Amino acid sequence: MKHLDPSEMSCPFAAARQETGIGKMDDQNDPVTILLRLKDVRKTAHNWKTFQSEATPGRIVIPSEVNIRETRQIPFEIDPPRHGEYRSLVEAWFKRPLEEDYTSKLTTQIEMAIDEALKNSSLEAVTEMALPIQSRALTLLLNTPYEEAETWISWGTHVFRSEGEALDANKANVLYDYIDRELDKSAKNPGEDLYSVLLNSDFEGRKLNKEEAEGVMVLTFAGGRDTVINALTNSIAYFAEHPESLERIRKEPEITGKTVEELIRYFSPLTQMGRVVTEDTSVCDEDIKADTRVSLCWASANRDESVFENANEVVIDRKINPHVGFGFSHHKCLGATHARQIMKVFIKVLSKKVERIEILDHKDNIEELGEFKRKIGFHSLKVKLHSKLS
Ligand code: EMZ
Repeated sequence: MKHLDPSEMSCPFAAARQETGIGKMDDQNDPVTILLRLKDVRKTAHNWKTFQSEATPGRIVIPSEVNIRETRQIPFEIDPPRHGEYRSLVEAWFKRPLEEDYTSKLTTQIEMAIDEALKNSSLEAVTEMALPIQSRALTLLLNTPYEEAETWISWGTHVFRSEGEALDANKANVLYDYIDRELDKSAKNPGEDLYSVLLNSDFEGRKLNKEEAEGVMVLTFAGGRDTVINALTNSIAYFAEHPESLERIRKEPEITGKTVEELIRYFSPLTQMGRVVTEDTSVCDEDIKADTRVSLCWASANRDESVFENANEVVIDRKINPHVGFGFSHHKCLGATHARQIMKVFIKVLSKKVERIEILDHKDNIEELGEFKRKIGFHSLKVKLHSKLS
């Protein structure tokens, strides 16, 4: 096998994407037909009538979470037109990361994290950098006290999975109990946080109920966790191996927005998302039966060589970049504004304060997807940050 640098992420889907456009994987006896081309992924994402999200809760996620949760995540596991009604309740809230005050608090948090890291002779970037940054930034999105992040940090990188990738119902229950308690607190004593905002929302002529609020909160905690952590850790590895890119951003900070999009395309922090087929259909000449699953493989679509020039390279100022790293169509990522701001601020602060990054050790996190194996990030990434001043 070709030796890969730690930051290099090859695309395991390339041959299948070119040959047939589809891949197959089993997942807990509920097989998945994986759609690999950008055009098919987009078309299928649009067609919610045939490819639904509102199936048994957890079934559109791969690996399926049907055995570990019953709560429907909202708006993610709801189809139009109700999907839009739920989404409109929270859309403005999830755009707050664009506000100046939010960005300035986020900048302070990230500056503190990087200053702290610069004091250490080495650190493990997943648990000592990416996880705390993600968790502390989440206090801004939820508008809860900064100290709450300590509890979330103690849960580790994934709320539904333990080390070794097994789905873990006990771990999921910790999150459910926590959200339950917080919703009760906000019901008794409403404040300015997301829990209170949800419980106070009007939906179809009534107040949103606790179960629905829980559905939004679980998604907020789970959806942006390992994804953001992987995006940050992969960025650290990338800049460690490409100091020239860090230098370029130092000189031309105005390209940072493009760099964020390109890194999201290249890393594709969420490999795929499923849909349940409602009627017999076919994609890429493949017959697909009702009540089976397909997946929209963002990671493969983002390397589609018929769309992206030099698809397997990071071009930090890529001009035309119609990537689907945040999904596509009505279900595109609700947390994308927040995630983009975290990445943007992180890269800017890194370029200002850090001269170079040294990788001391790393352990890759590889997803097993049937015939495909895909690197999604790191189990651990030990690095040393060298200050610009030293
Ligand atoms: C689900 C999913 C949402 C799922 C946008 O992705 O993220 C996964 O990490 C969770 O396990 O439950 O929230």
